[in-house]
Amino acid sequence: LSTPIDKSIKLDKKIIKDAIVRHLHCSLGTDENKANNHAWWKATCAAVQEQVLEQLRKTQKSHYLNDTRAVHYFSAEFLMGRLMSNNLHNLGMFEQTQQALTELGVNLTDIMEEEPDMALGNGGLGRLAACFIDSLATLDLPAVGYGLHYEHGLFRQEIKNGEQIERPDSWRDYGNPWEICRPESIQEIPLYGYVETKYGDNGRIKKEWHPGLIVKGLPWDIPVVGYGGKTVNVLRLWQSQASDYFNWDVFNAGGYLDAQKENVQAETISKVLYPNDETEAGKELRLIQQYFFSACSLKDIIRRYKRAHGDNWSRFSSQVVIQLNDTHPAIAIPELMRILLDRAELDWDTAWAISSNTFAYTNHTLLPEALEKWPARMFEKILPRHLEIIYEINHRFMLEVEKVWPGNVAMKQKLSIIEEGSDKMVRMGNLSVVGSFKVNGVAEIHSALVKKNLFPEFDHMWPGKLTNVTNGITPRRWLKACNPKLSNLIDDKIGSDWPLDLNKLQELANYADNAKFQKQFMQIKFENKQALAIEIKALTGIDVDPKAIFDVQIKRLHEYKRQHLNLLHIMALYRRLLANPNYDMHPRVFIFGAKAAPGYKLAKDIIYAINQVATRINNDKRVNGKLKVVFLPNYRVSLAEKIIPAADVSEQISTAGKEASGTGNMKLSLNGALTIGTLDGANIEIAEEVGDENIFIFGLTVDEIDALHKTGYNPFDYYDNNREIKAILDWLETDYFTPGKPGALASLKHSLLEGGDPYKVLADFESYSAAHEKVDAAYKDTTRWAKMAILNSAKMGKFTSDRSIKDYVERIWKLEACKVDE
Ligand code: 26Q
Repeated sequence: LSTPIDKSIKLDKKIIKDAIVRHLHCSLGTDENKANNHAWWKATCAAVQEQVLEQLRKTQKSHYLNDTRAVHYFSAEFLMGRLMSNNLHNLGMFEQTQQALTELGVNLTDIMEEEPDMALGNGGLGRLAACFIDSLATLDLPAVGYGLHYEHGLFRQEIKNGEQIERPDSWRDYGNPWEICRPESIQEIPLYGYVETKYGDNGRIKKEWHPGLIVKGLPWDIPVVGYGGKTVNVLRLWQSQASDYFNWDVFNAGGYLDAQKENVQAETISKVLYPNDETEAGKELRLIQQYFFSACSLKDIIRRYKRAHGDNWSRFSSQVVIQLNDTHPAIAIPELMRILLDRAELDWDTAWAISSNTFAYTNHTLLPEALEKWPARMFEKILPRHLEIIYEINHRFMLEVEKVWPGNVAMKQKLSIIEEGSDKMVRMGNLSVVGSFKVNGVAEIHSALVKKNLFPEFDHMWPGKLTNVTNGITPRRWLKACNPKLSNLIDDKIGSDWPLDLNKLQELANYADNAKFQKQFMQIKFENKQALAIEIKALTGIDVDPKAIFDVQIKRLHEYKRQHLNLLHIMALYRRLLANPNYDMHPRVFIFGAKAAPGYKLAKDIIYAINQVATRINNDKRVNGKLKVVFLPNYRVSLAEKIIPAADVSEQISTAGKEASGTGNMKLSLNGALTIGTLDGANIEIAEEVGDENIFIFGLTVDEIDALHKTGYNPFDYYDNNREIKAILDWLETDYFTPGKPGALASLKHSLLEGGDPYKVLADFESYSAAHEKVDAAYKDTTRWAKMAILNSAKMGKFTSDRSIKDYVERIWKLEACKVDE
């Protein structure tokens, strides 16, 4: 792959200004005097969208004429955030637009705040998909993102009396200026019903699925602008609708009112994003969502393929590669088999060769409770033909297992796609491995553990199938757009082509010891902290001092991510300060952002505990401004963009072996925050890049956690032998943090003791506390800290999502770039 050079479109300021005003008048029916920020935002979006659509048309023409192989990224989640700033930067129009608006008396930063986040995802997996489609377009690779057009994205979080309240997210209430509805490409999707076995003329058995319900899939296209503004790919999201003419199976005729019920059911499919991540929900609607978007997307791909190749399937898998973002779209595997067998009437082996050379699967978790399983009975009801096909895939796979491990029943049970038991279950991970030509983990350690612990026998059966592609992040959004001051400083120092070639940041290392550069770098960090302090005040009413260390933990709330380890340590600092008002520490602000799955009781208890401890500490004069705790409500992409540039310390403290990769760790380090972290996920690779002297590593390793687990971990050993740990846990049971409500925080203590402390919080506490003392000492040495921070930014080149995508292209997709003509 060649690295594109600067190819930004230079658009005249005057043209932009005219376009904005034209849209204000002609699209929005208002004028310069009446328009509020929302109207200006919409008019500006419309002006930008004109440029975007022009490039989209050119890109599609070019891909069509070249009949290119393309990747199709199937993902139940795309956490896009806001698009205006990103599109302006990628089109190279940011400055001109800013100036055009200034001349119109409008502030671009203000109107960008009008844009609701597109929060069609939970966290890391969804944001990864968004970074990947940015990189695919930037690298001029033919690609389509496929997902669900949720009416409501991830819930909006409010904090009331310290507790999380979930409110609906309505991101499209006032219209989304970026999306284009494509009714000409509607698909029809069958559900329920039964399978009829027929005998064809040649005596061959034919299966015919008689669905009980058909729903429509209406595609919405979001243009994805590559950096440089040449390639514009699409993200195609499916909205479910009632099918107007076929709501009825022959056995299910009914009246008009009943039909309305079915309409509601059809339209429920794309209503809401499931807010659980890492734990399986097992709900029927979720399976229908998965099938709905996978089936719509496959039909869309096949329609496009047939336009070029007719009924000749022989080139399908050389033109089409489908990447499964976790097992959520794995139902696409039996769906493609169904189309090839029942519709195209290919024989099994031909169909299987096509299908299994089309799919590749990315695994994002090792947690057993997060591996998707569906009850076979649920499958039978919703997708009866698919269950038959899955049984046949499994039958043939079991014959392969028999060849490798003859007579080994236990092995067959272990590897089977079907989990036997009183309630048979379909294991989507096993189906994905069997039905794909490549499987990857998302960081070196994670991929090694996928091979060693999760799928060792698959690795043995198909050497080379399991591989690694370490995650990455787009530096366009996560440095250039979110941290303009630092970006400008970097431009001045090393030139402005680093967003396309992040390894260029290496050159900053030459200035790591330069006093003037250190000063500039830290001054920008300070100004970013001042801006965040204002935001914190506005959102929470809490005053924080930008001279304090801003210590940040921002991610979904999970026991394995151990926000409670952070909290216990904060309580320890508080206690030390109360015991000794002269306790020597640089002032610190601990900042949290985290949503808990609505049904995850302990996660919500931890949010409550953080807020209660925060209130007590923030209002205690005795800590003398040395300690503040801030929980920022409604953590989301647009809030991350404000926190990350202002962070001094990045908390990456998961139990070793539990965080597949992490990507926030990369964003924070890129913006000059120092990591305090365990040897887990991509932290290990970050440490390799920045060097051990520029990161604060603590805690047990994967092997040590394993060993501890095997010898029998007893959290009471730590409670009984460490006075500080005992005091803190006992403190949780008093009403010190919850006046008048003793025991309100007891569930936390309980989970760490009687609950067995499944994520080894207490085992890592001392080491974590010691690492924090090193953080404190390092910060006091301002020269040393500045150098370390600069080196973090300088060494993050590896973690651009462009590198991840190049790895996917080389190791899995085998794609070629396709330049778009002027
Ligand atoms: C599954 C079934 C039913 C309902 C919801 C889900 C569901 C939804 C989202 C399961 C998992 C997720 C998201 C998982 C996720 O974000 N994983 C993270 O992926 C990142 C990108 O690879 C990694 O960096 C993180 O380590 C990993 O936790």
